[in-house]
Amino acid sequence: MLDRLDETIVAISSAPGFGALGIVRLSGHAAIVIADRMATTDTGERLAGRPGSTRVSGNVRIDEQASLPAAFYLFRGPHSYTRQDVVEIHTVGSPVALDLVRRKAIELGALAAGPGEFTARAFLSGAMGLASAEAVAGMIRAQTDTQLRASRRMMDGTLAKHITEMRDELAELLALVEADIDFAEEPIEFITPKVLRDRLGEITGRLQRLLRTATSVERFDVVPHILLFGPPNAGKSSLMNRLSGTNRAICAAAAGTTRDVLSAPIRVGRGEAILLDTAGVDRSEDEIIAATRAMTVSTAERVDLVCMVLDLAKPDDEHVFETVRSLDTGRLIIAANKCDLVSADQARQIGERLRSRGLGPVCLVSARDGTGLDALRNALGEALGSTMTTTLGESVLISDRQGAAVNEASEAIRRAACLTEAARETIDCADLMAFELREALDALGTVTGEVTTEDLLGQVFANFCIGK
Ligand SMILES: Nc1nc2c(ncn2[C@@H]2O[C@H](COP(=O)(O)OP(=O)(O)OP(=O)(O)O)[C@@H](O)[C@H]2O)c(=O)[nH]1
Ligand SMILES: [Mg+2]
Repeated sequence: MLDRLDETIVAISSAPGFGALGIVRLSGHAAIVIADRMATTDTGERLAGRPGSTRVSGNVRIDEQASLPAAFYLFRGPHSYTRQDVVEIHTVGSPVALDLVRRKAIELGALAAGPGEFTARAFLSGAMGLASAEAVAGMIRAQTDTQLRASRRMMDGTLAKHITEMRDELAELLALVEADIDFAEEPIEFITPKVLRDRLGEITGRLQRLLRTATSVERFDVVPHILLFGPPNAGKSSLMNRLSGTNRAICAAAAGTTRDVLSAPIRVGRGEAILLDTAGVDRSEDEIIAATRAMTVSTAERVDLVCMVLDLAKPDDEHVFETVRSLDTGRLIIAANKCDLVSADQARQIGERLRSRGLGPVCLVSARDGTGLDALRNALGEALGSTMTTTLGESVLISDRQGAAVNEASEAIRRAACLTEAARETIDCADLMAFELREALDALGTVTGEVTTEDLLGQVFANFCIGK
């Protein structure tokens, strides 16, 4: 990947599956020439003659006979993502059509791009730091708004800024230690062991704080899932919309409104989760309803938490309790909905009765007027406990790889700090200390990409999808 920067690469860079539009992207010195050979423009102009940052509409040829309507977006290096010439071909979002366009580009001399190869080129050309490149992977993986915001902050270089400050500080200390070695015979003291120890202690403290407050990108993949489960018409979809603050699900008085599994991110307690809305569970023998029921039950067995939604006006649906008992699920919470339809006394009594079944905590709520929703969010958060990803707040985002490098740096600094005890006695000790400080500098350098190796880049970009 790193030894073929002179080649032109191509990949489908829109999300997999069907969509209204799909994108095939080329990057490299021949990108415009290759796209030009595939293009028939509406005005008859050649792409090769056009300046950068332009959009040209026309058709993209996929073989001798066939072509597809397309728009060509031209970016001339260095004014592009990779700082090379880039062409994006926007055409119909059918996976088959996009693959034909990609193959045509390969036939004309482009190479199939590897995972993250576009972003790797952006990094290698100096268009972005390694931390920002890893943030791109975070953005692609983000499942919730706060994850997306945290990735955005990482792209803005927050992590790089912290690390660079600490590297500067370490580099200064290293220079002082080296001066002490070089002028060992002179009666000059560049830095006292105490000051050195204190300053190293301060850097270790900052590194540890960074690790404690950072959120790992890898945790993006483990956002807990909560399933809304219950009889038809109980208000599952209404609750989904209320909790997510969206109109994701259609709600209607007719039972059996929801058929497929829908999802939306929600805030629970001090964290986030993905809420799933499903079809109601009833006894109907209707083929479609039986199929959706089977889907609901199998989803229930895969989620982290089931939230059973009941209609307070009809709370004793034994069939639902039977189904819920037969589920192979760990945790359950009951949301007794529509409490606006019954008196407060009635709601309390039914709540007690539900609690006495011993299935799990009971929250009285109304998806209509919002009663009890904060308590429900907290109860969901509590039930999820440690499986929950915490709200990211202002914390920086860090990949496991970067976390390991920070730890390595911290260890080297700790070893250097131990050596300060003996620092004045032998010059060997100062040599060793300089060695440890260099180790720490290198480890921190790998976080931001100031120090790179082919292995390290392979590791970072292997986590990407092709086309990014
Ligand atoms: N009064 C009252 N009505 C509600 C409440 N929540 C939902 N409803 C109404 O109950 C009906 C069913 O709501 P949905 O959210 O579609 O119910 P569901 O559980 O998703 O139903 P299915 O998808 O058919 O299983 C709609 O007419 C809602 O307006 C509530 O808290 N109070
Ligand atoms: Mg529904």
